[in-house]
Amino acid sequence: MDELLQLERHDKVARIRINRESALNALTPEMLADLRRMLGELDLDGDVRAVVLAGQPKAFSVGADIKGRVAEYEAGALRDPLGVIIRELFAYIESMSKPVIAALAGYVLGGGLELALACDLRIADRTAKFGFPEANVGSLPGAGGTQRLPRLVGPGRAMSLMFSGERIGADQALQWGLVEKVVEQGELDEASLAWAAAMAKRAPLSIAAIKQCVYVAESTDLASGLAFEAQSHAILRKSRDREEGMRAFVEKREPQFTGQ
Ligand code: DAK
Repeated sequence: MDELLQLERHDKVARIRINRESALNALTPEMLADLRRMLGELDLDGDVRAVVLAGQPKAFSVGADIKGRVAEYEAGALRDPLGVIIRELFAYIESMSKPVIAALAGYVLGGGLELALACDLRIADRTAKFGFPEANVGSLPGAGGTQRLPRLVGPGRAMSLMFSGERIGADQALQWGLVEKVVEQGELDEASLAWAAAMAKRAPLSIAAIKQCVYVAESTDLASGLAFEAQSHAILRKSRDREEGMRAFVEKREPQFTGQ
């Protein structure tokens, strides 16, 4: 079990755990490429309805592997493998048909925070510490941080975090809307799986369509968004799962959704 990414199945929920504790889960291009491949397989797997992305108790992730970045400088590398794969991976998470939940403990810094922001939902325990230290090292949050954080918490709070490099704790993150749930230390694994399992019970096509509609809402005007929603609704009306859901309600039983 010493792979850098560990995959577990819990009924219809898949959990991927980043496992590079010695470097506080610093991210390398190879690790991100593996994560992209793994998510691609899970998205195609009909037995998986939700994904949890977790880290270690001390760190979800401290961001890009700075030692690797320095080695690239020293090699005079013009290519930026991390930049290419990180953008591709984050766009892919958004395009997936299943909810992806980040389960956050310990340090959630830099590219690690951007990875959490690229997930659909975030749950943290009370040990979580969030920050963007990029301005300390002459950089900026370049994997969506300057765009996704202000959309969640507003431009003032986002800039205060990015300008200062300061860290905030889980309660403040919850108050800001940076995370959706906070649990006590030691409860994160169970709580994140339970949250994902609740989503895994719902109609998969509904979840996929809701996810798409919400992301469209972020990038379009209201009239276009409403038109997209109406179209998605019309498509869902024809699904077998919609009929099953309504019949199950009337027959007072649990629906058996198949994703069709
Ligand atoms: N990279 C590599 N190794 C790291 C690391 C990192 N980011 N952070 C920590 N480590 C390693 C340490 O070197 C140490 O390893 P050894 O020296 O023992 O071999 C081990 O993890 C434990 O770290 P510490 O001894 O420092 O532990 P402490 O508890 O004392 O401190 C800390 C924890 C998180 C406060 C501290 O380690 C720290 O400040 N780390 C740096 C955090 C940071 O600056 N993160 C932001 C990285 S920049 C891009 C898009 C995105 C990005 C880049 C490009 N493009 C689109 C082009 C992303 C950039 C970033 O994320």
